[in-house]
Amino acid sequence: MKNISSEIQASRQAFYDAISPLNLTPLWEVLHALVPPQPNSPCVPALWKYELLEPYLLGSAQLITAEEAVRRVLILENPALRGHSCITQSLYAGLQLILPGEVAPSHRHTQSALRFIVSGSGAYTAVDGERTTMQPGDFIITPSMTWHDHGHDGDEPMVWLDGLDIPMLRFFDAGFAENDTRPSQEVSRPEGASFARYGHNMAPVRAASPYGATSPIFSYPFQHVLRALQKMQRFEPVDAWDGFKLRYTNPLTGGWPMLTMGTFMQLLPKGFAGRPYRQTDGTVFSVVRGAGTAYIESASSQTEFHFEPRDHFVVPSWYTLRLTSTEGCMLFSYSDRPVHEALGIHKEERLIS
Ligand code: GTQ
Repeated sequence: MKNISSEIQASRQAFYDAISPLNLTPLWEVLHALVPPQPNSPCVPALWKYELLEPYLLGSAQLITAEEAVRRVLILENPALRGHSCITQSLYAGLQLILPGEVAPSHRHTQSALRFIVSGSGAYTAVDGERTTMQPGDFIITPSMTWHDHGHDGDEPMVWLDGLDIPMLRFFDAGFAENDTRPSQEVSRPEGASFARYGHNMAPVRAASPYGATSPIFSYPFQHVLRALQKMQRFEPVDAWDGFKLRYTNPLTGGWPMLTMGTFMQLLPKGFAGRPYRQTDGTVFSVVRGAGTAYIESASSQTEFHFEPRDHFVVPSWYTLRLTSTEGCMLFSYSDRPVHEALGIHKEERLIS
């Protein structure tokens, strides 16, 4: 506000005090913050080094079983939003641990979940009667309101990244959840049945869409994405901002696999020094292979993260990101971009330097 006399200030304050009991407040005191000239996220960039958190994640198994915890997860909380169980204003991220022989009991909820497998193999997740065995680098979907449980018939601890739209559902006050009566749901279809139908650029002739607008395949195996990106690397020029980057799709629509969260995998070739870009969708990254550096900037801050396999980092909305990699690397990421696109508010700027 402009310079105003203390007399005017006092009379305005008296007015604000008078209207406050009526649950009224003046817009002109907050307009600038409510309608900012550009995004001004309360989140900050953050990095979770896997080697620092792994002992605690594995150690949590000494404290509580997967069954008692229901989901034994350490939440990745944005340092500027502690206590809110979120990594950005709209997204949740956590690392879930399951040991051989354990079961994370069946439940369902309106929140959609993605799993990105970080470490170990042999555990399965079951969705609507079909189990999927999980391998490192696989991207797996739990559609809204589908029954799901996790179990482990293998022989090593298994860790995956849980990405959920929990904060979005909380914002809309639209969350419902219920527990199953049995810890593990009955298996009603063989493993791979959904992928056979929908996972090969083919679809049933009278294509039913079992989960509405959400993808009918709940497993996107890493080996397929790896092959695609390695071929692109041979056949195509590298993108100066992204390296080689693909988004995951719903095979029935070509759109996003999930309504609330978009997912991506990218390969940065050896010696890649990317150009900077910024986007309105704050993004969570999971490092699959290799190492590199993320330079993240806003008008008032500069951050540099050196990342290695299994590390996670978050880039808030409208922060500038530049990625480099000497040895080459692969990065999985997810954001709330499908929602931005649906609302017509997604914005991206690819900068030259
Ligand atoms: O696996 O259903 O990390 O409901 C948080 C909430 C995982 C799950 C989380 C959940 C789940």
